[in-house]
Amino acid sequence: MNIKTAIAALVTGTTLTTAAWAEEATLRGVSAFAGGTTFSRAFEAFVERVNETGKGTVQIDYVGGPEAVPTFELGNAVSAGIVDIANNTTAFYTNLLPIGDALHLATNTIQDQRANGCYEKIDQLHQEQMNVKYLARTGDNIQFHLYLTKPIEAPDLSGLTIRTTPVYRAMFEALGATLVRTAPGEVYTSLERGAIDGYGWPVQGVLDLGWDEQTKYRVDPGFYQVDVNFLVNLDSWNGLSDEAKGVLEAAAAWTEEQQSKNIEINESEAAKQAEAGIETITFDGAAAQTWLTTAQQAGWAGVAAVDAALAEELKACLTD
Ligand code: 173
Repeated sequence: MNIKTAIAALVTGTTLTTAAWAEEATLRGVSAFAGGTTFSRAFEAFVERVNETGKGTVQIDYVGGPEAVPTFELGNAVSAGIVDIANNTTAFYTNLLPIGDALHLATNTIQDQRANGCYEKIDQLHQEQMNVKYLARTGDNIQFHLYLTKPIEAPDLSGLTIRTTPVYRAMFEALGATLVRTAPGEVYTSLERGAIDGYGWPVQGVLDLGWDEQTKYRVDPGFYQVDVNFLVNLDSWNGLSDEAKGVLEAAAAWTEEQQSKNIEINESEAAKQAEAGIETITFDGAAAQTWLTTAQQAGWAGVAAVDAALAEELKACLTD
């Protein structure tokens, strides 16, 4: 589906109504991840909370996931105001905010980032470069992994074709992999067809998507940290009453507090993967060192290539 079809699908008669002439504003919301799956869940709970606490002030009409707007189009859609609020990860909107790759290199929490001024900086970048308000970040404490259909013995991915997004690109490339970028919606079929030997994905969500059926190994240790963000079209945001903004900000803070639960969820997901027959390939010693050092060095080198000074500024407030 292209952007025009997305517009046609979304213009359902409900538009943003501002406080100037109506009491209740309605925001159209879309998730980059399939509805009801792991990385839509925090957004769905947020929508429910806003719709409870924002009665008469602000409501969110949750339109759906990639069937409403294709994954890699959602950044453009929220930037243009076709969507008012999006649940999206920086890896899916690198075209609009190239420096966004820094976000998944964070080692601290969103609470730390709000306290040390990083949140404001990142909000400003989102506002200036893509016309959206950076309302919330979810995914703290969730790391990414490489999943495979065949085993490896060392941190060397040469000869393997791996599904990627910008999250893993620099690291997997440095380790010699051949890369194919796909939206999450295409991973299952690519595995089934044997078009890929593995994929990057967080520790959570594999079973949810049914990918365990096609996955033999998870490589440990994990690296980086998930960022799944709530973005509000800036014109829609500016058109809201202070009260409506307050409802959204309070619900965002509530959502961010919930992220500490991810530590426990990670453990139960890893256990469920093992039960589903996914074996763990664990690098330790020098191999682990290579794996993690490559992740960090390649990741930050990619961000520095976008803007070296800004990369330094972000590294200072995103890492402990
Ligand atoms: O692998 C991906 O699609 C990806 O980049 C991502 C980012 C955040 C959460 C889940 C997946």
